[in-house]
Amino acid sequence: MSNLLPQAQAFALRGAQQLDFQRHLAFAGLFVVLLLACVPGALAHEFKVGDLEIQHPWSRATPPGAKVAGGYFTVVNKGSAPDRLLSISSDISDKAELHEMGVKDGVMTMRPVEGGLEIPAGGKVALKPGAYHLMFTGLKRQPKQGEKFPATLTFEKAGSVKVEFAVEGMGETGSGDMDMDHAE
Ligand SMILES: [Cu+2]
Repeated sequence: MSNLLPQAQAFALRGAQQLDFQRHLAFAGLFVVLLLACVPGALAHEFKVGDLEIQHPWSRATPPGAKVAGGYFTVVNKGSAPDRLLSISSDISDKAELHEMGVKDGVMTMRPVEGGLEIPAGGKVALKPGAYHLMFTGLKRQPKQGEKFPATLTFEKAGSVKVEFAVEGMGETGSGDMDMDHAE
C-alpha cells in the first residue's frame, strides 16, 4: 500500500502534465488559425514539379470589360541546378505573358521577359505586383473573387505543372507591395 501511493501520485502527475500539454497544443493550434486569418490570401496552396515548388498562385478580380489580369506566385527551386519558367497557358485568356517591371526615366514600365525567367539553384523568385508578374492577356471572361482558375506552367527542366490561381479582391496588392494597374 505504501509503495502504491507514489505510483498513484506519479500517475496523477503524468495525467495533469498530459492535460497541460494538450491545452498548450490547443492554444498553439488556435494561434496558427488566428495568424492565418490575419494574413490576406494566406489560405496557402502550393504545387510541386521536380525540384520546384510553386507557392500560392493568385490573381485579382477584374472590372467588367477588362482584357488583362495579373498572375502572381513564388517559385522555390530546391534542386542543385537552375531552371527556367518558359511559358504559361490558361483557358481564361488567349495568352499569358511573363512581364518585368522597371523604372525608366522616372516612369514605370513593363516589358515581356525574353527567354524565360531563371529560377536559381537553391533559390526562389517571387512574382508579385510591381515586379516580375504574369499577365493574362485577351481575357475570355472576368476572374471572380473567391474562385480558382487552372493554368499550366512550363519549365525548361522540371516540365509542365498544372496550378490553380486563387482570385482575390480587386484592391489586393499582395502583402502591401507597390501596385500598378496595367494599361490595356
Ligand atoms: Cu504586365
